[in-house]
Amino acid sequence: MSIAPPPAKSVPYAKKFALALLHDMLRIRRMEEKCAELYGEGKIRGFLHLYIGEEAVAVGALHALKPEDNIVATYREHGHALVRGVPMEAIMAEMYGKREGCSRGRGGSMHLFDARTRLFGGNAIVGGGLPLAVGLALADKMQGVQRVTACFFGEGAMAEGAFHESMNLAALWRLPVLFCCENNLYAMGTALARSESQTDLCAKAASYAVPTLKADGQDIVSVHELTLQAQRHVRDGKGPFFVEYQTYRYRAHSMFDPDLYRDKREVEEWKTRGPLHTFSARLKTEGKLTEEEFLARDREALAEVDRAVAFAEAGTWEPIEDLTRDLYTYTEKKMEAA
Ligand SMILES: Cc1ncc(C[n+]2csc(CCOP(=O)(O)OP(=O)(O)O)c2C)c(N)n1
Ligand SMILES: [Mg+2]
Repeated sequence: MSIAPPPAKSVPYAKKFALALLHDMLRIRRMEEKCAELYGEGKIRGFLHLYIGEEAVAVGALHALKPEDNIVATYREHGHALVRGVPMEAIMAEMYGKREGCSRGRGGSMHLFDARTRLFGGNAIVGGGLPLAVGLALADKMQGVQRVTACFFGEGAMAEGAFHESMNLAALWRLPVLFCCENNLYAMGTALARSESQTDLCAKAASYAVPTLKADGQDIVSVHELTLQAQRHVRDGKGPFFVEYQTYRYRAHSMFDPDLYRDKREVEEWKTRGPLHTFSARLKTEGKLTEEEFLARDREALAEVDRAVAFAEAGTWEPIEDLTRDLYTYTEKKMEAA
């Protein structure tokens, strides 16, 4: 994929909204940089997939949706949870595995969940969120609830049967699902063209008679505007919509990935289009942001991270006697009988 030049159009937002978008991208970036550090210290364990480089997608898309909408995401969902309104403290405590975490410390990084903000996970299974999103949308349609279900997934999920089944049923039943494909070009170490005969992702969605749009995922304005357009179609009862966000992750797939499958020059080239610095540069050029305002937002984000870490550190471990609570396959009786 060739890298598109920066957009010529000016930022179509009032200063306050533009700064809110920038601030949310900074919050994700600073939170995840800290997570990487904490992983190195052994405070966060298990899997950890960072979203660094892709922030414009979650921030731009979620700001185009309504609080009553449903959100379904993948294991790369820290940013989605944060922008959705899950407190950073509850996210960080979940990363630590503490009881004060948003999934009571039982989910960890890949399973952030928060019913209050209608964030229906975090899912470790590639493509696993797609049928869940279709089910949520079906429930809404059957109950006459006006709501969009936005489902985020990587381009790797489009090779799964679950993607095809979900697209088919959502289109057939005209369900209110917004399919949000975060195409960062790689599924772990496999480039799209090495695993897919059809690399035009919108063409795949269109084969299910679902309308599509392709957004520049490094440009928050493109993400926000196209998502607004797409969600309007879904909200108006016209059935599902598919948006491909072309983006790039700057870090390895997970903390275990030595990142040997891509050329370092490719990574550096994509970094020149980083969503944070390109957006802030545009705002500065247009007189909507000063360096001091940028630094103030950054300081706020860093302070929020400090508070979140302190909260997680002070959190509690689940007592041993609670370990079998909520497990539905285990009972003393069955074990004895076996
Ligand atoms: C059903 C299933 N198969 C394989 C895996 C192992 N796996 C974890 S992440 C991943 C790559 C997915 O890539 P993509 O959907 O593009 O998302 P990204 O990580 O790029 O955000 C794979 C194959 C899994 N978790 N679930
Ligand atoms: Mg991918």
